[in-house]
Amino acid sequence: MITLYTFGPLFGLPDASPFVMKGEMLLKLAKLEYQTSNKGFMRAPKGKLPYIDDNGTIVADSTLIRLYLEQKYAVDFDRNLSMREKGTAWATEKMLEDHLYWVLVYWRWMKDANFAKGPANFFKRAPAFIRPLIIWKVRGNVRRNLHAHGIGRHHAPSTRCRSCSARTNT
Ligand SMILES: N[C@@H](CCC(=O)N[C@@H](CS)C(=O)NCC(=O)O)C(=O)O
Repeated sequence: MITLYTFGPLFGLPDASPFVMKGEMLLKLAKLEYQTSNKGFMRAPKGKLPYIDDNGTIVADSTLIRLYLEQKYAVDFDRNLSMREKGTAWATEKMLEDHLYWVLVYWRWMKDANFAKGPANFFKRAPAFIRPLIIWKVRGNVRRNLHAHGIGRHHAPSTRCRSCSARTNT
């Protein structure tokens, strides 16, 4: 049986990670039997989730999982698409995963109010006395990743909401 390694449900979603939700959706669409485990992050081969263990074959990264399922189980997720539509789908997918995703990470992790409502929950199981240190370290890593990607080097535009005039970048 395939095991999909996940973070687990959060924020009323099947998982806090869009890539994990994509991985689970692929397994559902392929109609394959699978189980999930939220105990795999420390052993993640690329330091990220999702990855799968298919009876000993480890595949990390949602897109590589997709390619693996297509090859191993003869699934064609794009079977009803024309070549042109496949190209559009691929370009859209990569734009969402490699660009919009980092915007989401910025708003989720770098804005204190959003962080308190969201990712702060990831650290609830850490012992209280070292929690602030762990949070400081992990947020620092996220800030560095945003900088390395490039999107973290920009300033969020300071605009006002048309209906209430509140600033929208706070
Ligand atoms: N390209 C990867 C991206 C996966 C990814 O970015 N996962 C994030 C969660 S959304 C992660 O595990 N981050 C942990 C970390 O960077 O330490 C995929 O498609 O699976």
